[in-house]
Amino acid sequence: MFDKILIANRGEIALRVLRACKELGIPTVAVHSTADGDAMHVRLADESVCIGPPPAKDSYLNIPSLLAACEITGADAVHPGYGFLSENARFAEILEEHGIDFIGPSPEHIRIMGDKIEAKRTAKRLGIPVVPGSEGGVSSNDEALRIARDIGFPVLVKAAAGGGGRGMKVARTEADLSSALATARAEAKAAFGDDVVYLEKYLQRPRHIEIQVLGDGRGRAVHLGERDCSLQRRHQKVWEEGPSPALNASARDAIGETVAKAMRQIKYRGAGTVEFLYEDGAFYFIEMNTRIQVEHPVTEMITDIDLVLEQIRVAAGSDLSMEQKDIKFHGHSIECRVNAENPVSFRPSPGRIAHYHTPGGLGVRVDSAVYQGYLIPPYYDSLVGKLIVHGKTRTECLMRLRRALDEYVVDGIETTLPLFRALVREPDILDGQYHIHWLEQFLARGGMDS
Ligand code: MV4
Repeated sequence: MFDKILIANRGEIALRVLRACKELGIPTVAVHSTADGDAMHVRLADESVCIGPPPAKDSYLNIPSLLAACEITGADAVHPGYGFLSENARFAEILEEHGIDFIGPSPEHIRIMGDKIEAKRTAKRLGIPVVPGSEGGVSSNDEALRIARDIGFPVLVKAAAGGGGRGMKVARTEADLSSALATARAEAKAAFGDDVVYLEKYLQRPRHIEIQVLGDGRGRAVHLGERDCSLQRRHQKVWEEGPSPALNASARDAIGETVAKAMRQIKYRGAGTVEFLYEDGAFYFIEMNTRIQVEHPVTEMITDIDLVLEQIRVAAGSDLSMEQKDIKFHGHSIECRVNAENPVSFRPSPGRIAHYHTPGGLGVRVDSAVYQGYLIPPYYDSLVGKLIVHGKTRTECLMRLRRALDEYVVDGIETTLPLFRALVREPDILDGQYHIHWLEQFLARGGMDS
């Protein structure tokens, strides 16, 4: 097992990783920018190193600073959390070159899944269902038109280097196609320095369902069920839940086993999430994330498996703690991301938290790194905390969530708490009848104005 783990992140995920390290008895090193000197993960870590000024590019994204922090503290492993360098293959490689373990997949798998065309090609080769579309990038407008006619309009132009909704353009008719291609290429070039684009059939009202996987890097892998992440605004997830209200056990087992088998074939190591669109009973692979995700607690609550602890154990060479037959799903879990934002405009609302009180009780978990008097810095994401609730059934979970939301107090800044208090009273939400555009349509029709 590792002698000392450096957590190359901040906020709630740094605290989350730190907790797993402590439970394994592994000393921890926190890193922080000069804006995060008073952060919770710094207070609770065994050691801390200031790695630079507030801008992420000078601190949390600064590989030489992170390497130096490893050298001076003697950390022999790094956990990247999510965001920042968590899916940066070069960072993983540099650590390995310096004899420091990267707690995550191999650089090769990070690189493959970071290229959306390569990821899709790999998924298809492994027998995972994909969205109909081009075989790889499209090089000319004529080729794109031929493919679009073949798969049928509307089509979606996507950037190979994109992901998370960046660099996507819908073409609803032939007349739209050339401008969609030009705009997508230009945006991709500007955003990623890579203007390769590919085409897919545009699915109009799908759900976003992702499968959690865990592999030991030596050919064993399991799936840990799904999370339904359809409630999103501008590609920012707001509410995630598991199991999906749209899936039954046989659909879950089928897609789960398909994904687990694929992960065994490539000898995937660590935690990963395979993202699908789900429409009319069919799954369509869109992307794979090679990191622990914000919403991982939903899976932890319904499987009783500590995903971060498993990440660390597997990275240190241990076998998986469980086989597929050992994994049982119980109950239902919902996560609400409470952000320091206006609940209607979503305009960021950084500032000092005047009063802070978190809900409790059976089946209520709050993953947060803020406290009363904490000053939320404007430099990073606006996450205040994740409210994760578990119940024996979805109905019980919703009742408990409604109660927990009423207990949650965050004064001094605006938060998205009022949005969730409205959602837990919405018939479509109570019925689980929603898709990826539902939230934006709810907000557009003034759902928050009542
Ligand atoms: C799609 C799609 C419809 N059809 N692909 C958005 C980000 C990235 N995960 C892929 N995304 C989409 N890809 C096809 N062929 C719709 C989206 C999409 C979306 C997907 C999941 C959750 C929210 C979304 C919001 C807008 C668009």
